[in-house]
Amino acid sequence: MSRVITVGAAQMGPIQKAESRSSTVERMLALMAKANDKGCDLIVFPELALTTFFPRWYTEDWGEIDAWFETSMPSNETQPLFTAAREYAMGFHLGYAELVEEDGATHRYNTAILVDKAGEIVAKYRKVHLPGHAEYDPKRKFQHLEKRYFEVGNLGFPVWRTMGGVMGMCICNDRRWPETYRVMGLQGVEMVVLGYNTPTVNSESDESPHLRMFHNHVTMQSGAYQNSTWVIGVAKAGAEDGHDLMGGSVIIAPTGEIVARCRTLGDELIVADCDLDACNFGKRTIFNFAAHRRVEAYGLITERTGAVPPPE
Ligand code: CDV
Repeated sequence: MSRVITVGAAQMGPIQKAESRSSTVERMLALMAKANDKGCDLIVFPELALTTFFPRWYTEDWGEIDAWFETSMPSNETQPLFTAAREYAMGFHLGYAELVEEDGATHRYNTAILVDKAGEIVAKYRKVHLPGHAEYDPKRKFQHLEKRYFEVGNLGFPVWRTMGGVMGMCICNDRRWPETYRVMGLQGVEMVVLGYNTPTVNSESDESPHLRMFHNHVTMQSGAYQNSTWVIGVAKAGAEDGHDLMGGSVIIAPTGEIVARCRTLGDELIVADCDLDACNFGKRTIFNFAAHRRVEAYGLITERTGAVPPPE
C-alpha cells in the first residue's frame, strides 16, 4: 500500500514594498488554481509570503513595522486562500508575520501555519533560529533585522498527524540546523514543509551565489536523508526593490534526492507525488533511531550552545 500526497511547491517571485496584500493573494490564488489542475493535495508557500522581506528595512517606528504583521488569521485579505482550500479540497502551508497579544503582552513572531483540506488551521509553528541582528549595522551591505522584529518562537518543533501522515514545519534559517530535523525525526516526521527568503549574496562577506545555493540544498537534503523524511523547501525569489533573493525551490525525497526543482525566479509551481511510505525504508534500516542512537554520547547537544575548544 502507498500513501501518496501530491504536493505543489509554490515558489513566489518578488513582492515589492509597494505591492498590496490583496495583489499578492491574487498571485497565490493563481498558483492554487494551477495546483488544483495538477491534482495537488497540498500547496506550500514561502516564508513571509504575504509581503516583501521587510526585515531588510531598518526602522525605529513600530507602527511602520506592525503594518507588515497579521493580527488575525484568516484576515479579510487572506480569507480567499482559505475559501479556495475548501473549494479545491487542498491543504496549504503559509508563512507570515504574526502579531499577537498573549499573557498580557504584545509578541511578534515569524510564523507558519498548516491549513487542512477543509480550510481549517490545524498546525502553527514559530521560527526558532532567527538570523541577523537587532540594531542597525552600517558594516553590512544590507540589513537583516529578524532579531529586531521577531521573538524566538516558543512552540518548539512539534509534528502533527494530518494530511494522511506525520507533518512538521520549520522556517528558512531553521533548515540549516540538523537539530531542527532530528527533533521532528524523533517524533516520526514524514514530511517537513518550509519556506525561505535567502539573499543571493551574503550581507557580511563575499560568498558566491553558487555556493549559497549549494548550502541551501545540501542542508535540506541532509535533513531529509538523515531522518528519512520528505522535505519541501519553497523560496520567495527574485529582486525585491533591488535586493536579490535566490530561488531553487525543491521537493526532496526521504533518500535525500531532489525530485523536482524550480528553474525560474518568479511565481512557479513544481509538483511531485510524495509517497509517505517511502519514509519507511530509512526509518527501519540505517536510521532506525531506537536501534542505533546513543543518547549517552550526545549530552553536549542540549547542554552547550557555543563551541568551546579544549585549552591550547
Ligand atoms: N530568512 C532567513 O532566515 N534567511 C537566512 C539568511 C539570512 C542567511 C537563511 O538562512 O537563508
